[in-house]
Amino acid sequence: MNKVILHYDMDAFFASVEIRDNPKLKNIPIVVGSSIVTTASYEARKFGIHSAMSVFEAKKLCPNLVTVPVNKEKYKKISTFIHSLVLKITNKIEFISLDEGYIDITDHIKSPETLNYFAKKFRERIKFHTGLTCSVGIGFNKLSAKIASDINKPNGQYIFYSPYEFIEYIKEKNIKIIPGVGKKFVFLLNKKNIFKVQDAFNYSLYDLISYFGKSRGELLYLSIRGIDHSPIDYKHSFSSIGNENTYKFPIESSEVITKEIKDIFHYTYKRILKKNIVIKTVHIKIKFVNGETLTRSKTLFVPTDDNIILLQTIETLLESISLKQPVKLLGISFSNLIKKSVRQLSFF
Ligand code: TTP
Ligand code: MG
Repeated sequence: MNKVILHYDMDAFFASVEIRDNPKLKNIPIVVGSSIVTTASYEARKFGIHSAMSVFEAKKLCPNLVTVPVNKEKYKKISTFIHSLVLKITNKIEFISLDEGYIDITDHIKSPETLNYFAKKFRERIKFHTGLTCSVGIGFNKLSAKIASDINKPNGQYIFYSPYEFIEYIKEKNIKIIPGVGKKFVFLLNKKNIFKVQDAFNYSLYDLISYFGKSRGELLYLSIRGIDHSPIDYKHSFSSIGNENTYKFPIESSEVITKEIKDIFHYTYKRILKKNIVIKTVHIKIKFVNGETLTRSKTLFVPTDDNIILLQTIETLLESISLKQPVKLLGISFSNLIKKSVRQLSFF
């Protein structure tokens, strides 16, 4: 069976989080950011306000605009939570930003008729657990899934069942619909009379490469034909698992620090068990009140998921750090993660 790739993208992510947490912001134009707009709510977008614009410019377009400061830590936590929800489906995932990811759902799909239902369930599940909406696209590769997720944004979904459908859809669209075709590239394309996707079909691969260089030329030639063989880089998504705690009241006592580290370990360990993996490298991180951050790590000779060995390794790492200042943040993480089944195979 051909590949089935799902792309999800949270709707107006930072703004939606702020609106969720403060209902007074509902249905009014807001932006997140103090000097530069990171996200505009959909109400603010109606005024022409968009990301990367200065707040000053935005207020000229909409004098009643409400601004909310950026709270990156909060968005990161929600993003990690969304990742954990998605990881319950499969680990064949590539998270490409806080609010976006590609998922290889090939093994979950029995027939194309179930794709709509899958996408709907996916969105409902994210909404149920986070209170936030996302948009979903499904296609036969990353390129088609990415373009699909934008079609019925916000809170919508779209499916490309075949390259033919994909090409039919994009050919009438502005060339900037192709991911990777940014402002500068559009400018060069326009000079060659390429405005819509279909205009680019007039040129051979050789022409495109000679006009725009090898990587741009190839990207364009392949993308407009729906060709994208780039794999889902899911090993990367799975390369480490960890947790951190920040303390409002810095901790001075070494006993309390040890206890906290143990708590963080037990929490993270539960996540490890669910994933059926063994660990090769253990890391700890400590941030002191003066901002100084120290990290220590140890690579084990034999990968393990044994909680005693892992906890002892963490405690040894902790002992190697002199606690000369109160501690503001503690964290542990595990990397070099190996799926148990893969490891067993390699033993034969
Ligand atoms: P996007 O997914 O590009 O945008 P969005 O989620 O706000 O809106 P959409 O509904 O169109 O998907 O970006 C995700 C988050 O990344 C966004 O909420 C804020 C942040 N971001 C920045 O901090 N700077 C930027 O320049 C952009 C584009 C986004
Ligand atoms: Mg988004």
